[in-house]
Amino acid sequence: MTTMFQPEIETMDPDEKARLQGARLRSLLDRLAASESPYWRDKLRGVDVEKVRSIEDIRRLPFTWKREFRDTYPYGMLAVSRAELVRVHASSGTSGKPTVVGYTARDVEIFAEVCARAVAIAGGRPGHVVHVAYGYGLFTGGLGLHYGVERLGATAVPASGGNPGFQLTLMEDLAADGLACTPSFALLLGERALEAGMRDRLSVRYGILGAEPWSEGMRHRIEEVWGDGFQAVDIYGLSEVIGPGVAMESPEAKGALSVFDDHFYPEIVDPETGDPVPDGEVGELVLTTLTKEAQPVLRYRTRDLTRFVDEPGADGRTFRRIARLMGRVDDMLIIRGINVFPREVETALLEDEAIGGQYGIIVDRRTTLPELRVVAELADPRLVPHKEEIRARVARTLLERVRIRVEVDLRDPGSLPRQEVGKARRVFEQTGDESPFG
Ligand code: DLL
Repeated sequence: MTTMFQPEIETMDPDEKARLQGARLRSLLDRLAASESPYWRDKLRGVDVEKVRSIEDIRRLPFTWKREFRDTYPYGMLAVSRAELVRVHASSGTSGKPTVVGYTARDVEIFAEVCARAVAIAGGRPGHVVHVAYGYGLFTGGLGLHYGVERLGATAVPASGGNPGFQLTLMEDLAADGLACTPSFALLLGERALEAGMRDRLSVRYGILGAEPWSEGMRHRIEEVWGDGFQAVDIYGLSEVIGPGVAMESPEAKGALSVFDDHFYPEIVDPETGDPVPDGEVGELVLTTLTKEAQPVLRYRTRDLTRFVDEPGADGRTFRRIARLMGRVDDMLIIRGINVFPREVETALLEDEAIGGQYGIIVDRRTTLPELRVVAELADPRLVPHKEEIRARVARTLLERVRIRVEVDLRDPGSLPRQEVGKARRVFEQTGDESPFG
């Protein structure tokens, strides 16, 4: 059993938690109502703060959308004066200006606290060495986990992204116990460790993996490549809310993540109408920051899809749980009238043991109706003579699961390019004759 960083909060009685959430929501609203910022005046127009008495009353509040970050760039959403910021982070948008988020000293403390909780849930404890290979810089991943590891009382190795060979040497020499990085980078490091014959000299036992969607099949590949007893667990978060440390999966309760709902209150709504979905149904995750000072968000529409999992986890924590993220509303591809999520393709693809973890999805737009092509690697060189048979089998599975015909292009193990920095890009558009994978 992994140890709890804050047992009194992690096992809090749900009624007591609801009272805490209600009180925190009310004090947040009182703070925001007193703010002189035009953004907050506008946001709370028509909201009778006096009527918000319990956490249930959160439904009286308006939603917040990503575009508001752009419209108020860079400081318009602050609920404190600019001088109270001790840090900013930013995430790059698909176009134009990045999304900037500010933190007060107290926000940075809470950020470290929730990340410390997450590291402890994964298996970290004081004295451990945790190798942090998320990017350091404007991205929240590196610094977020870094301060979480320190706060726990463990040793952070601020490796950042890139340079896998050197990272493995460091992990061996410094005897890392834990690894924090994207699932795609964890797979790459594990593959390189195996190739270099050094895997058995590494002492890494858990991976704190997130920042991109990943399937159970990917987890299986990662745990396999790292060897017996390695636990790959899922960490979720987003810059607009804080960064990593919004929700965390425990090795004892895999499949769902505990939302740290003493700080981040979750709702799940229909992405079209904004109405709550019936419990247990998939919808868009909406988050409210109950304690954030600098740049709180009320009912932030994350665009991330998940569902509530209300059976308690075997790890004894009492946080509200969500299923592993299914992808983003905006990632949905429409192929010949059928809605397809890239993670569904990954799930179906990696169900086949013959397929390795490196792959790409190509939306071929050379014809009027787009076609889907999947480029993937065989898991093992010994499978090369059976390529055609495997290809046909995988195409059949994709047709059954994803309900559309997908062209499957299988390559030899290790032949596809690997990304060493940032979030793995999985979906590529093809408009000319040049294929993104040659
Ligand atoms: O990715 C924060 C983070 C860093 C999370 C390190 C976990 C580990 P952003 O760059 O703002 O922040 O991207 C947030 O990434 O809305 C999701 O769409 C996606 N995402 C993050 N974690 C997961 C996950 C960080 N575990 C966006 N599973 C989110 C699926 C994830 N998607």
